[in-house]
Amino acid sequence: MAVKGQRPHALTDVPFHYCPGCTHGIVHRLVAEVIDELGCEGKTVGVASVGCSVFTYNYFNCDMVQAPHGRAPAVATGVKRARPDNVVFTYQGDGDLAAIGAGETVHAAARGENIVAIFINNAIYGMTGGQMAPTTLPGQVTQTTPYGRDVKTAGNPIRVCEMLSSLDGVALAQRVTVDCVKNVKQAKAAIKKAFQYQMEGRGYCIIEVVSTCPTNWGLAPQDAVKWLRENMLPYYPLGVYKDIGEAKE
Ligand SMILES: Cc1ncc(C[n+]2csc(CCOP(=O)(O)OP(=O)(O)O)c2C)c(N)n1
Ligand code: SF4
Repeated sequence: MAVKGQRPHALTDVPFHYCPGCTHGIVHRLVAEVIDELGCEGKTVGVASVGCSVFTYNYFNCDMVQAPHGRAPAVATGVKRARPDNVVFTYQGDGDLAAIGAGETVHAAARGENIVAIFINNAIYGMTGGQMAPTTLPGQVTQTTPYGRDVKTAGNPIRVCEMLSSLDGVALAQRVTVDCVKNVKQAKAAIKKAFQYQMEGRGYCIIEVVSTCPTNWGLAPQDAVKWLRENMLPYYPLGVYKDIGEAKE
């Protein structure tokens, strides 16, 4: 009898430390399933960032490097340029990728570095207790915006896929989410395509996953999914923002 839903080989046996209802774990699993399906575990290098996913290096069976806050694209650039046959991905939150690492991200994308960025957009700094991130929604209450984000003083949220899609070095920029089975499947397909594009040497790929942080949103897991659907998805529409298309024979 075929057993469905087995733990992917590319995941270690270490239990995740994430809070109940946090989508980090789902995304880890999808990345691991893709590594299994592409048979690239032995040559994959992941670059963990800083944030709740800092311990990503404990969870994947491939080689992992941990980069200082925001510097994952630079570290991944170095790994990929030194070892072009490796498959290199970064795993970054919105504080990491879109705040302190915004410059790193834009320039890695502009250079067309042949790496994959898995970007977890949960609209908040999770690990440090829920401060405003560049992706925090207008009016959203956080530890540092107790009256709601006022765009007049705190600026407007950054839509990362839209911004990066204008850069020539970007091969794939897609926004997905993991709130239901259909969207989980779509997210996995996007991650797989990004890994395949890298193996074909096509350029920088980013998969943005609109995610939950029930703990810092102050919501129960089910309510966090509802909040994501009602508030995050209208502001961050799912879709393909750039795709240079399949390689020509
Ligand atoms: C140079 C530097 N500045 C600040 C910090 C503190 N810090 C650790 S995690 C974090 C925010 C992480 O938020 P995000 O990237 O959105 O990831 P999440 O925890 O939400 O998954 C900050 C500011 C740090 N570790 N290093
Ligand atoms: S604090 Fe938020 S992002 Fe961090 S593990 Fe908990 S739910 Fe996930």
